[in-house]
Amino acid sequence: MAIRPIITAPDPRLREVSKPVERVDDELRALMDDMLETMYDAPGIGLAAIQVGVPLRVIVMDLAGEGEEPAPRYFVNPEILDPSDDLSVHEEGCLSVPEYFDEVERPARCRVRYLDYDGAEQILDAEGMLATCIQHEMDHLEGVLFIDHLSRLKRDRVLKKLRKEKKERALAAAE
Ligand code: GNR
Ligand code: NI
Repeated sequence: MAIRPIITAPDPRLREVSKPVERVDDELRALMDDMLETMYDAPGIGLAAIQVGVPLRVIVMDLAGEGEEPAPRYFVNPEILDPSDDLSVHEEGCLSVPEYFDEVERPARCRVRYLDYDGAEQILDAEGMLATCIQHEMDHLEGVLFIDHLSRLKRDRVLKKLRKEKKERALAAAE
């Protein structure tokens, strides 16, 4: 297992639409293992493959609280079925949009169909933080970031700050 670097906005790769996985094999499981380790190290509660530069429809997640047993979840080729009409608001953050948090409104519940770590089809009914997190990760598979759900003013402000920080880091590294 290995920790892989996490891509941050405004990297154009985060705008790619990820491709369906053809086979859940050992190579894919190695990617999922690396993603989980990268996510725990960050730390975060979810990670989409494109965040480590791999444009495949793969998500890992663990919503266990501190001091609880780890509860890793793996979603391959996930599809959202029956999003609820009622919405809920949660504060979100993103490892690819560091140090910014804001509230996003999304369907409160959804059903997800996906392949698990072994390639078996699963259906999961999600609500609360699980539903929010799955939808946040599904957005990544479509090249969408949570800041895209905010006002243009907020989004542009965040992206401008991240662009500036990247430039400063590049200058510092060149010295
Ligand atoms: O670690 C993360 N926390 C989080 C909090 C609220 C809603 C979504 C998330 S996912 C995020 C990790 C990440 O960027 N996943 O793509
Ligand atoms: Ni994210």
